[in-house]
Amino acid sequence: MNFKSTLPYIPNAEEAVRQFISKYRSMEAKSPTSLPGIERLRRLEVARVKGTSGWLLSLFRGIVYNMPFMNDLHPFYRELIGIIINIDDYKHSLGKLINSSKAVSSISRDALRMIKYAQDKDEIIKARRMYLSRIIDLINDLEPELRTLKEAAIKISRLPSVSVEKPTIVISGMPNTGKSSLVACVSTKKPEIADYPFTTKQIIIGHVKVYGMYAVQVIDTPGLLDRPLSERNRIELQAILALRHLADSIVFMIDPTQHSGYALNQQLNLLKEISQSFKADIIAVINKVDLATEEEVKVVEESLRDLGYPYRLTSALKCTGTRELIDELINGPLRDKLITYLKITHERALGAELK
Ligand SMILES: Nc1nc2c(ncn2[C@@H]2O[C@H](COP(=O)(O)OP(=O)(O)O)[C@@H](O)[C@H]2O)c(=O)[nH]1
Ligand SMILES: [Mg+2]
Repeated sequence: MNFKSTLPYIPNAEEAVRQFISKYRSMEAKSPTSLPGIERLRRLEVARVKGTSGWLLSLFRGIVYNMPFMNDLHPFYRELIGIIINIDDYKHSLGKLINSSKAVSSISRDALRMIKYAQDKDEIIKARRMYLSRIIDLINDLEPELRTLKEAAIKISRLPSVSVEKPTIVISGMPNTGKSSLVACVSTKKPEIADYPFTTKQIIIGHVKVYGMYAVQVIDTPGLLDRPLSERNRIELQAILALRHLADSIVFMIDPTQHSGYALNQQLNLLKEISQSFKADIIAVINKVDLATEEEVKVVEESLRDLGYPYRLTSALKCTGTRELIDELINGPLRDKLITYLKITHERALGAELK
């Protein structure tokens, strides 16, 4: 995910002023000592103004160009970032930084003109004072914007690294129905755990090998997609809904036995809610078939048939029926995105080889 790896370091105003002043002080005269005093001072001040304003401009530009541009972001990340930062403040702060860049250029032009036409050393010193105080005021004036951007960069850097290009299966179902076990069965390398951008919730990303590549991801969200949406606060709801933009398929796990502690109708109610909130295809999974009685399985099958949900049988304890489930999704709802993904990764690999 590119926008996280290029996040810039953002100083606060005090830090930026300190760096600016030390930059200014550290620039020494490089002109021949034979020049008369005023000309040496003039050259030194020109070099200092040019050097320090160039430094400040590249600091501002580095921030503006390397912070994510909201309109370019995948909607999954845009929605998640919308939870953790105030997008209007963020855009305003970047806008102010752009305007400040223009102001820096104009202050430095004024200073250079004054230095160029200065008649004596005092006038040069006056130009220096004017330049330093205007730039320092300008940086101090950016205090709230730099703070906003710094906080945003820190929060954005903590977002989970989820691929928005890979075909994605999102797993839902009440607690203890076997979601984590399913991810463990189908993930061919260790699932990654990442913080979801609020409270203590995390998301688990399993990686499934397809044609020799980790080309499909399976996402489990403990504490999020395992409870009725009506019990969710606004932020949790928004975080759940961000997954809409990612999910190509939803697997809904059902425990037909009494072991999970949730009655069948509770589980079916959540299934209905989830299928209404997501646009992706949903497939129900009757899990724990190693444990369930034939009668228990039959009751669930009949209900799912009545409600019109397709379903499969698995034992996530023994990993039976689990890879078959994934293969079916790969040949069904994930197919188009998978082909595109394999194509772009293949092209990228070829491109890297040709370099
Ligand atoms: N017998 C049996 N137990 C299972 C199966 N799948 C999960 N379990 C058990 O059910 C419990 C909850 O499973 P887990 O994967 O943590 O459920 P989650 O809360 O939905 O993530 C664990 O003790 C699992 O070992 C299954 O297919 N058969
Ligand atoms: Mg779990």
